[in-house]
Amino acid sequence: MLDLTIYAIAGPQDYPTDSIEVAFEKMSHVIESGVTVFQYRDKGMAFPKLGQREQLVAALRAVAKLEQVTFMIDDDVKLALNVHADGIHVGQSDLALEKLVPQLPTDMILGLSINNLSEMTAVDNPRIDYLGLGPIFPTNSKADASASLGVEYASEILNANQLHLPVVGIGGIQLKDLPALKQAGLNGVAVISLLTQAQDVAATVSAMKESWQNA
Ligand code: TZP
Ligand code: MG
Repeated sequence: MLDLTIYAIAGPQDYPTDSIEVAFEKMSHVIESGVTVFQYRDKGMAFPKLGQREQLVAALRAVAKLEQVTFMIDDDVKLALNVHADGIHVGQSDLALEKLVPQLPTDMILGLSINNLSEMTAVDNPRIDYLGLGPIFPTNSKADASASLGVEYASEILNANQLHLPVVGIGGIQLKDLPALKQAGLNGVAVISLLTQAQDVAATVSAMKESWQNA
């Protein structure tokens, strides 16, 4: 079953001062640190060598398989299919679902981002497995992020979840926010900087799990 509790997202842009080899080591470490989902999100990184991107992602995918971590790809269907990812995540302005869905193997997980109430009420594609809702708080990790929702508006949006899809919150989430986000009805938290910039990734993941369980 899809466990969205600790949903880590990262890509080379989150390790701007590191070589691709070091970025790989750091992303592998995130995957091995107890997260339940890992999403590879690459915002147009220009890799030095042809084929390096797919090699990197295939290697991360292999680590995720060993760790039994659900492996998602942001936005890139071809890449998701090539590395046999568990799923693909798309935003509102990415490839339209009517075009995307026919390309997906039936067992591939499909996630969709929503950013407001009208996008929640518009969710009707039966192929969608979960939603990402945000940004809940202001974030520095997404250049084109829309205005932050706040927990109160996020709960209002969750009340309009007519398909009862699992929903993961995203955007500026810190450890201290987890209890309020769980109480708001979210099924998990998606984070970039909380883990990519953590001094101790495994300790941060453990603290997140503990906070979530006890909330
Ligand atoms: N989508 C909405 S906010 C966001 C994405 C990809 C960035 C989340 O990153 P952080 O560092 O956890 O705020
Ligand atoms: Mg996108």
